Amino acid sequence: MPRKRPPGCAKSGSKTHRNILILTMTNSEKLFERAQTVLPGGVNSPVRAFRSVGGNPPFIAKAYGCTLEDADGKCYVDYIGSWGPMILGHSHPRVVEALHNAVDRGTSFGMPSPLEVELAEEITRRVPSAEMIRFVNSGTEATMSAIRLARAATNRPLLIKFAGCYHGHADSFLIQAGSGVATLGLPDSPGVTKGAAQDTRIAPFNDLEAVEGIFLGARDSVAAVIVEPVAGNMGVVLPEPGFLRGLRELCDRNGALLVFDEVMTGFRVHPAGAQGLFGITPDLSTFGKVIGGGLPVGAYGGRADLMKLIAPSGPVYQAGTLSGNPLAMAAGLATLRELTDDAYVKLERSSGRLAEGIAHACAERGIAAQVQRTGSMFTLFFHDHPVRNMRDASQADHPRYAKFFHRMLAAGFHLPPSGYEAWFVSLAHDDLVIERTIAAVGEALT
Ligand code: KE4
Repeated sequence: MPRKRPPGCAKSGSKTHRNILILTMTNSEKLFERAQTVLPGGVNSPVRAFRSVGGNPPFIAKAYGCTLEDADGKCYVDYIGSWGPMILGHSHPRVVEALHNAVDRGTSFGMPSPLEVELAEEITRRVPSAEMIRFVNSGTEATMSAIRLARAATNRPLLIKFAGCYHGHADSFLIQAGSGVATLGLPDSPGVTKGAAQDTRIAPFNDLEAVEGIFLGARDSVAAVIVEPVAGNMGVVLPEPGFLRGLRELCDRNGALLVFDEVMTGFRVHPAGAQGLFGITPDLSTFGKVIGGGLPVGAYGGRADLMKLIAPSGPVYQAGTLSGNPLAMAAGLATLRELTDDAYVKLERSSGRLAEGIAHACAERGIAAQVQRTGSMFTLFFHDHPVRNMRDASQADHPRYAKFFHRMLAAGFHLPPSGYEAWFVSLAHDDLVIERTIAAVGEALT
């Protein structure tokens, strides 16, 4: 005799049950359900799907200052910062004004326009090593173009990158280290061919000896070493003293080019990026995020003799329909112009206070934690010793981070949904928000 269903309890899967479900679903849940039928994983970039921390992502309807507001009107203090671009905070009046002015004059011309010259001049003025630059539409385009240029300039095939450093999703970068000491690259994603992988070598971050070993084994075949001068994609991992200078010397000794991937660190950790902070001059640099002020932009640049090899001044082909898009240029210019020396002093103060407050909250609860920071980007690793490379980062307590993440989300603080990402502080995170965050961290740790 089937058990009688209590009144008002519809049979699972029935139309009534479905209707009740829909009534109880949040707008974000409904959007996520719809999104998953038309977008792989329901998102347009994997990390947004919360796979690393579990649960379903809120769909963000609008953002202002340091606040995200989701499709259900719930507000969060934002520490994702769109993964780096929103250093001023969201909807900054000067950026919005610049966009209004630009959009009234048209959205894309497919021909040179004044703003791309102005932004290029602003960037090359701030970063002396970038004598010339080329705008593209994403960090991935910037890094893949820089590597093509390096291979052309040196007439060499090999690229050295570091485990845990992310340079976008071009085939040359989606490579994992071979087993053991073999640093041969292996495809790290279906669709990346062995052919693409064979020209990439992998070394552990902060391991100069491993890089030297690759150079010894590869003789004169290495075109470039590409590195995040402060790693931000295995969580924030700082270069150890001498590491970047060692890379510079190894490249000089072996006729290879040094490429700093400053897509994340550029204008984030210092007015002249990580190269300004550490005083190391790369041959090529890549940029993104901040220079677009929230619109799609990337750029690569460096020594003029190298950049002049890029079409149409040289034979190395690279192009882009929307490269130098006037709206993106306007937002990027407005953003950089707000990044004065005082702005960096403020960012350093607020980020330092937040990092110190989080570290203290963990310590006073006897929780093993490392708060690793450069400028206004940092990562909280639940780990009992400093994280100096990807192996260390993978040994952090990521399940604990997931729990912490959700407690903070419930409290109205949106951290990066992965322990391998950076928190980003903006100029809109004032002292009150910083202190509220520290208090919430203390609550979420217990
Ligand atoms: P994009 O192609 O995503 O614009 O940039 C790729 C890239 C290149 N280099 C560095 C140092 C980067 O950090 C990135 C992209 N960063 C990630 C954040 N971990 C973007 C977030 C995402 O993939 O959705």
